[in-house]
Amino acid sequence: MSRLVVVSNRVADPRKAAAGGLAVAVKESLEQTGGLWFGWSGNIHDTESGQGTHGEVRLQTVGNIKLATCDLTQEDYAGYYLGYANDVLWPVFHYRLDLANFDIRFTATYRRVNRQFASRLMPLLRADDLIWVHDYHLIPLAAELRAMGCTNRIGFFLHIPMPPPLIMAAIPEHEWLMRSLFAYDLVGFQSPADVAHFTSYVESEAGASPLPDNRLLAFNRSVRVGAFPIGIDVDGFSDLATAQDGIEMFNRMREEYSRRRLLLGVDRLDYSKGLPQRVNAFRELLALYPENRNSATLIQIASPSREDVSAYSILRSQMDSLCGAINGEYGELDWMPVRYIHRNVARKRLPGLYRASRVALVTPLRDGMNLVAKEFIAAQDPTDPGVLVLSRFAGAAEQLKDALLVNPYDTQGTAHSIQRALTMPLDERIRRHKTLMSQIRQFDVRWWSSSFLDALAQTATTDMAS
Ligand code: ADQ
Repeated sequence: MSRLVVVSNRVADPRKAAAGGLAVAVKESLEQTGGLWFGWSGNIHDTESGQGTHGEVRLQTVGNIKLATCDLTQEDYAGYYLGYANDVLWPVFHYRLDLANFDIRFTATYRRVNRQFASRLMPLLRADDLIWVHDYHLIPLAAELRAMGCTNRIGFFLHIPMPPPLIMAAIPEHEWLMRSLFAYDLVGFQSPADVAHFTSYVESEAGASPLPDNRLLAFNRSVRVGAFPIGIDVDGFSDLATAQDGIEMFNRMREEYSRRRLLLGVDRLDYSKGLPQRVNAFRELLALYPENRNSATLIQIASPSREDVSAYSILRSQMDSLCGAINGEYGELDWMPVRYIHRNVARKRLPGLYRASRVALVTPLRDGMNLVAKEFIAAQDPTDPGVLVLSRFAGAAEQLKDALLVNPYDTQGTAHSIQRALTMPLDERIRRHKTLMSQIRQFDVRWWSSSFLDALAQTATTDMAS
């Protein structure tokens, strides 16, 4: 059997908790198959000493996973990670052209770091390895590996949304980026809508024509494309809810909020997650339905994320002042409407928190999938489940149709849906939860990784150009 080699921007130590969908999912899928995980260590060097040679790759073994990590220089970190990945690709792929910062120096560093990763990975590869590259940081990696003579099967999975062609075309080097995807054998997206956007881009911009077996022919190469909606480890997560830490957390929250109904948001502090819009919808709920005053509490947990990118520090102050304003306007001596916590919560405690909450607010403005929505469902007590309020702009909404779907830009509409969630009768909650559970069970993290890897293994490497 082929060895699996996973490549992602950041390698997360499997022994530590991670806040971030990619790290959580990759860790869970690699733990099942074993293999090599290659990427950035998370360390930054002030000098150029982090650049260049293969000797600087650090290897360690954790269980059945081998980790291979390398450092970035300060310059690489600024241009590749903060600059091109998170100040160009992340905003544009989330439809936020207004936040994109196009700078030709970022592009050059992004290309150079991808080449550097490729040259460090090459000596570690075996002839029959299956290589699985993750996410927008590494779009040109396969093209760099191919240029160095790599003939392995290489798949790519995009964790974030694929925007429609006109939005993609806002990136000055959009054609180069999309052409780079044709160096892979299989390109996977979160949803059929993302596949449709990619297909329509390559048809309109590169005259692509469809081939059998979900392949597209363009740039003198063909690539297979497909939708592989990412899932969670449903049983593992449900078990955590009833393990000791989960139960302790649940009891603590139920005791602390015995007279209140809890609404919960858990996110990275990111502008794509719609946090100010969510808090405003909660404020509207208190205005429109006064019976919730002194009764409903929103706990918003937002883990620190990309704090060196300016849009994120602006969001942080916006959230501080918004939550302060609501608490000032509606708070009582013994009740604060919003508890806003700018921190990570230990993973083993999350399920207890989810289970103690009557309503989860998962209301991103745009999201590739959103695993929090699925975790919330998995953690519920099936005999008394909470209600998921979910943005129609999350990839998860294509699967989770029995959630209450909302438009997060519509503050009043969202407030009405939150009220509906808070007052939903038990039989309806049970019925919706049952259908949602069967969805997340069918498309769990094992399904995601095995269906992607099976498709990759069956894909013949075809280099029409050579
Ligand atoms: P993210 O944007 O990071 O992922 P998401 O899918 O919600 O978003 O995953 C977040 C993960 O981190 C969840 O497992 C959650 O439990 C955890 N997490 C978030 N905040 C936390 C906190 N404060 N404390 C502890 N844990 C926290 C990207 C894409 C998504 C896509 C995933 C996976 O943006 O659309 O679903 O990758 O493909």
